Amino acid sequence: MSPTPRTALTIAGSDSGGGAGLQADLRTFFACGVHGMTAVTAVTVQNSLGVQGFTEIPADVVTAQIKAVSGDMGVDAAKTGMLATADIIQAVAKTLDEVHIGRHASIPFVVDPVAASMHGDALLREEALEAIRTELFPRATIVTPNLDEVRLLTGLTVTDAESQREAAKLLLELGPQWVLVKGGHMHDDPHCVDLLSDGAQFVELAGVRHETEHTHGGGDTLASAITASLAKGLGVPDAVSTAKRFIERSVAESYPLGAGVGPVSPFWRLDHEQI
Ligand code: PXL
Repeated sequence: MSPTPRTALTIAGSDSGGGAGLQADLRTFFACGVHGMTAVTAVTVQNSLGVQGFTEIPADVVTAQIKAVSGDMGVDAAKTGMLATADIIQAVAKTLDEVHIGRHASIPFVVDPVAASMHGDALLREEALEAIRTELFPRATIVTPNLDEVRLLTGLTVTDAESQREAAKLLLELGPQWVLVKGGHMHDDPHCVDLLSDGAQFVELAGVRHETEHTHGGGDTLASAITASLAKGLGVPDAVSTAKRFIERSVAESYPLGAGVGPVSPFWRLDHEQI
């Protein structure tokens, strides 16, 4: 028998291609040594070429999954990815309050405000964006938008360090404790500078940009690595810098799969010789 590891819950959609969504979260949780649990919100039909469609799970089934695992197994940290509809978002917010997950309770909560796949396919019904702002952001320990999501949420187009800081301030007004504005899509910059802020501190986290087209699941992997570190008890700045190192290596070790975009890979963390 082994000691029980820390636990992390992802509330997210399934990617049939296995590289993003809850599959990316589980790969990451596993590689980071925490026990991963899932509340499935939607089932996407997709491969390396894009998302062909999705069906959402009824909101009461999403609620029941969260309650089932939190009541019995316990959740040390949780995250959201694809949430699909306003109904699901409202149900998730209400349930998280009931099970004491979120910035005002004792359990860290990471919100990755997923709106679209990297191919531009919608993963969130249009009317649901407002629910992310009003229902999820005020409950979040940290939110992790990319620059497209920043534009959708604030109307601001980030082009440089100054507008990135402005975006962080606007996002913090929506109520999260911390915001990580990911700069990965500012392609003219050879470095990939993310801005982490709680309103008092503004920390620029520079990383190396790896030249690969195979970055499917990158955002999910970063957010779930942050979640895993928070589940292990790290504070937010340490959790984010640990997760940045984790995603950089996972992007460097991404692999081609299918005719389109291959996934980032957290497998470098595992000792393949052991099995
Ligand atoms: O990477 C964002 C994302 C989240 N969740 C699901 C996805 C994707 C991207 O394709 O398919 C289910």
